[in-house]
Amino acid sequence: MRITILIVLSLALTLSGCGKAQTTNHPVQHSNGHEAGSSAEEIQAIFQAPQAKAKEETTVTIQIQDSSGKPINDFDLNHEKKMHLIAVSKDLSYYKHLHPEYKGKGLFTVSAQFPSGGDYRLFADFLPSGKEKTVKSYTLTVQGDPASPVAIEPENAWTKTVDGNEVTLEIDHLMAGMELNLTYTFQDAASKTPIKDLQPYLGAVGHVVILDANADQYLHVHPTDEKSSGPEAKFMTTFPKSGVYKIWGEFQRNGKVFTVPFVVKVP
Ligand SMILES: [Cu+2]
Repeated sequence: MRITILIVLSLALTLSGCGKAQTTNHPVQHSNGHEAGSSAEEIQAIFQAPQAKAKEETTVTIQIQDSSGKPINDFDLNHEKKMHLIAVSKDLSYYKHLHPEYKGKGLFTVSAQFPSGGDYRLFADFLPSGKEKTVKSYTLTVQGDPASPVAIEPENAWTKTVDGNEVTLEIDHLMAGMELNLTYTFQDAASKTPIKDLQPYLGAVGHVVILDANADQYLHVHPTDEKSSGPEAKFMTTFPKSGVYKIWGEFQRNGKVFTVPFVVKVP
């Protein structure tokens, strides 16, 4: 009898421990309009974009402060910028990578224009001096007519042509919870010759941003060989769990940044 009770008790403890770990891993919505992740509970980001309207210039401000409301003043450059801001529509069909300007006293601002009404997810990626790289997210509701949602369908083909660049993505042993390689190969779409003149973009051959289909899990991946200029760009990452993810690769050639999206289903 005593053994049975013990087993039931330890099972309950295991289950509650498990549930707790899961909730702290996800961004927590606070009532005062900001969200805090588990990685840096003491850092807060307050996003504001009052009266954001579709197709109109909108100023987005992000105030970075500690838990007592005191501004955090110093930020290190992370890939040439103090803050990277990723904005996506809820269906992930719209993607924008912005660099808010630092105004001092923890305040960042950026001008943005959203193509249609509806909810957007914003991810601010920054590095407070002496602290860890921090990502804070926020859901912004933009007024205006919503676009019809685009279904997130995993790709059948892994080659796409963007701005005259034919880009192939190869992922080895696709599975969750394990480190894997993402290899992009580039060739000129017109001449079919390998591209060897990719230019550094924000200090590296490319940048990869990955979001899960719910725009909840955010991964910002940097190349394993930042100095490459093509025809290959290699990245290493881990998908936290199985599911559908969208992967945006950003590269630069002939002075122009181009973004290549792929949707992948991680078993
Ligand atoms: Cu950036």
